[in-house]
Amino acid sequence: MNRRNFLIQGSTALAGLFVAQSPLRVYADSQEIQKLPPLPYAYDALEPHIDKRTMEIHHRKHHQGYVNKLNAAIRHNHDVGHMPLEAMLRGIEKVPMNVRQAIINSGGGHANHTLFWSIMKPGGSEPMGKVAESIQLTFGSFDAGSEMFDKLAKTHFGSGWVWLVVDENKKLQIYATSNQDSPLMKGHTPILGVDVWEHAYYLKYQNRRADYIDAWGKVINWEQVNANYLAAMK
Ligand code: MN3
Repeated sequence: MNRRNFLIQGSTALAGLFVAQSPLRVYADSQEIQKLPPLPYAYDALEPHIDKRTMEIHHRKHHQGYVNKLNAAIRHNHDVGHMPLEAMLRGIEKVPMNVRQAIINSGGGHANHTLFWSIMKPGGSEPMGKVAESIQLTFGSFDAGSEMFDKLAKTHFGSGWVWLVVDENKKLQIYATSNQDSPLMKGHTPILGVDVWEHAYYLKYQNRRADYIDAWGKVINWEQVNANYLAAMK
């Protein structure tokens, strides 16, 4: 047994001991296993494109809600309770059936929103780096890739997301998923995504999803998308 294995097994044993001795603390309602990450900018920082009120409700209520429901689902499940979120979603076929759908919905919601906040920034940015080159090579031109993404985002039926992912062959793909289904469950790594649930835009844009998608395009953090791309290609 190498040192790393010893540490993992040691910490699992400790966790078991802790559960046995302190059930009240472990099962308390206030226990947080997964946590809501803070926004990397102020709630009003994406104005006028994405309004402050939408950002507050989206982050504090919707995203927090996914985190709470995920914690409620995994709290009593020691098979998955201590796994990193990404590992849970990538290994979703091995997750016990009694918590699988909760992890698809709430774990997906947590992962999707965590990425979403990080790929936006005040003032937006110009497409750059290897990811811009790769979009050009994959879809014929940067504009062709961009149009494909926008069209899907503007026409996807019902709630969901549109993604730019690195697939299992290290190729870029653009596609939509419904509800909170994460590309991680297909073995893909999402590097850019847009939330097309009505809660992402209804307060400011009402039924005008296309206006929201155009506005969102003005706050993309391409530096982060490029960093995500480089990490996924390793
Ligand atoms: Mn959302």
